[in-house]
Amino acid sequence: VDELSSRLARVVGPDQVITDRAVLAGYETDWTGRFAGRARLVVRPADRDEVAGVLLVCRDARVAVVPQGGNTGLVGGGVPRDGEVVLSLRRLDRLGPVDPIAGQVTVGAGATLAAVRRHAAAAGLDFGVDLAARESATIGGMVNTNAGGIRVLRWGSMRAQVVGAEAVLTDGRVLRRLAGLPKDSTGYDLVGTLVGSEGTLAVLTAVRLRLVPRPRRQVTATLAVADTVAAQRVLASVRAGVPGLTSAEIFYADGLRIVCDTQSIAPPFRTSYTTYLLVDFGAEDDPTPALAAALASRDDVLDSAIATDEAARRTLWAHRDGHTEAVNTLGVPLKLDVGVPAPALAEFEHELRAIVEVAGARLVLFGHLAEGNFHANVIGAHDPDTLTDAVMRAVARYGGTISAEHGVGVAKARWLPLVRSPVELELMAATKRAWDPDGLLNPGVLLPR
Ligand code: LAC
Ligand code: ZN
Repeated sequence: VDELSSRLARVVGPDQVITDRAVLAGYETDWTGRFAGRARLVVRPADRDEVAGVLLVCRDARVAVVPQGGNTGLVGGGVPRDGEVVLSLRRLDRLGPVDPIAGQVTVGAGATLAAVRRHAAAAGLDFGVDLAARESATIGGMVNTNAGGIRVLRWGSMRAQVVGAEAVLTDGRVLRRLAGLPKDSTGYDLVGTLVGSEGTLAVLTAVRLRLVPRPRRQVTATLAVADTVAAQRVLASVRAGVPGLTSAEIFYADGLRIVCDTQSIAPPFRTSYTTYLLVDFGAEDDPTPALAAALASRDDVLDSAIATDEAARRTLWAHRDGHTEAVNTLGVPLKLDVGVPAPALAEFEHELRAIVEVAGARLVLFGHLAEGNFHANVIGAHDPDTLTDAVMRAVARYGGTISAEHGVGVAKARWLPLVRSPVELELMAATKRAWDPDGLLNPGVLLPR
């Protein structure tokens, strides 16, 4: 047992310092298998004070720290690269009481999204963000990436849910703003600075979240359309004509086929179509009649499957939710999470398909239509860097973002200057120095080295 392990063991207890290589493996490799590195060790504190103790020991030993939540990240921001200490926040999973008057709750950074949603539901409320990795993704990780998911068009991304936070600085000082005051006009938004900071500024230990009403009636529809432009037209019409639009997701024939094959489930229609738009609504009154009326007059909706009961809705959602896992069965994918302004989406899609085709690789595309957010999954890219470079440059040309919701991580740090100006990069570097002067937290992530 080395000096660092025994000092950390004094903070968290010997059982919570992991050095066994077989156990470390689960913390060292990301979910897709693309990003992996060696950890010096994994430390699992139980609470904020133990987090502070861990950081003080690591600072004293000059060992870099990689904070990790549910390890569902897709850009290499939560796995070690070069012998860092992995600080797992998973044990900080306390769920505070729901405040029904404010419609808020304080949860530990290690609480999973699914646990928070169940907790809110028990109080008659819901949490605004949802995504496929809900059972493992933690709130702390989701705040750190400003995660989006499948309901951004209704409730916004994580940034819009965070009303307070508690975080520990590398010198052990604690930033604590958990009152969740709906109105507060007292200067710089320090909690907001932590949103999307990818573990580079401080270690988040608790978050106060806004909760949203639970809709009484929900309806999900999968609509077959000719292409992305048609999907956008249909989206515009249901947005205007049907109350409670919550999700608008797009996927295509080849992605659906892989999902259905790998999970042995039936597709939504007997006929195969090129493009599928999944829309989901939640409202006080049943949105189905308005939806039926909006669709009846449209000849660009080639087929439709509508579900109102929970089991049938879940079946339709499985076609969309299953994409990430299904893609992984084809090999280690190159995952490019990008966004472009809605009017440019179809043109960008053509360019993207051409880039991947020229590279002799396979593209499985799906995403969040209302936000112009595509998940480009590329399998069999011989030169991933060149391909990524071409896609990032195309995104920037269309005025888009190189990361819509997965974060920058190590995957895209070198392309950050495409979408952030020199002034912004200087201010970001100054922010990093102010919060983490020793550069201890997540080196190599987010900011170009
Ligand atoms: C999704 C994740 C991968 O949209 O962002 O399924
Ligand atoms: Zn997504």
